[in-house]
Amino acid sequence: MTRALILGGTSDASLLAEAVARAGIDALYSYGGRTCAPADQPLPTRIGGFGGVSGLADTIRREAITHVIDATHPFAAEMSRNAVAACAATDTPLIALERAPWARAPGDNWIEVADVSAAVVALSEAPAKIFLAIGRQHIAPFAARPQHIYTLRFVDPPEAPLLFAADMIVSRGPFTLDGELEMMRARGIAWIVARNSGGAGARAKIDAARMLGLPVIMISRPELPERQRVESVTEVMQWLSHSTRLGV
Ligand code: 3Y8
Ligand code: NAP
Repeated sequence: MTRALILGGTSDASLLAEAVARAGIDALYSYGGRTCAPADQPLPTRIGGFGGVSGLADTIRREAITHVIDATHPFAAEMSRNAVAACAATDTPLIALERAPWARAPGDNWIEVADVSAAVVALSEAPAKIFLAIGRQHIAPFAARPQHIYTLRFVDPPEAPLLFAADMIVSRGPFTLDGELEMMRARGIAWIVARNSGGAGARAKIDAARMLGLPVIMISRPELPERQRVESVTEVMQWLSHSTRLGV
């Protein structure tokens, strides 16, 4: 009997949850508990960490999970690594639903960097207005460059004072091209710092930067362990039905 665990937290994971619910497949949706009010899902939902690899393995056993779909974000590296290890430990089929990275298009002015620290160093020394579109968890290193005027965008209002002066936008996205153009023009943004999330939900800022001729410091994705990987909900549903027919 199929029982799927969806490691969620992205718009792709929400689309998958709809397809799984529509197909009447028994499944559990999981959020990491990063935001105050995550979007409702059409499946039974759990919120919060599992307690590392062993915690996830215990959940797989206790919940009689037969298939795990890692539909987390490409930067949710620890969750993805834990899923590979826990599925190996419990001999549970695993597939990743992961959108392709954004590719540089004609007119893009990207400075590609490996991580947040390299992004800080890549910024100009001269004071500038900078849009940090990388969420809340990884902005501390920018305190080393207090000469800039930062605009931050979080899903929820900050709980603690920021480490450096910044204008705050609280919005969960997905974002629109018109909205990004208006925001960047109104704030005189000169640089954007982004992660190569891929997908449509955060793409608008990249397109807006190209239209405005602005440089984007693009943080590359972390390395993830090898695992079966698809880019569409359809392929996940085929995998689920195929492996269910085979009784794996
Ligand atoms: C909790 C679930 C939907 C889902 C919306 C997508 C799009 C907007 C792009 C910018 C970039 C950023 C951030 C972002 C994107 C979608 C999608 C996507 C980037 C929610 C969600 C959860 C999270 C967690 C949150 C992180 C933060 C990252 C904001 C829900 C809304 C910057 C990633 O405050 C915090 O601690 C937020 C943490 C992880 C990265 C960070 O380090 O701060 N996402 N985002 C999930 C959980 O608890 O398991 O609340 O409903 C999901 C979405 N985030 O409804 O359509 O294609 O997925 N999310 C990045 O760098 O790309 C925003 O502002 O332009
Ligand atoms: P992360 O750093 O890879 O994970 C850190 C820990 O958070 C994991 O080890 C796990 O805790 C817990 N966790 C993460 N995702 C979980 C999930 N879906 N269900 C249960 N526990 C989860 O993760 P992150 O980058 O903070 O992302 C957290 C969530 O936000 C994920 O759902 C992700 O899809 C979503 N999200 C992240 C980004 C991003 O930029 N990282 C963007 C959009 C959405 P334990 O070790 O205790 O099990």
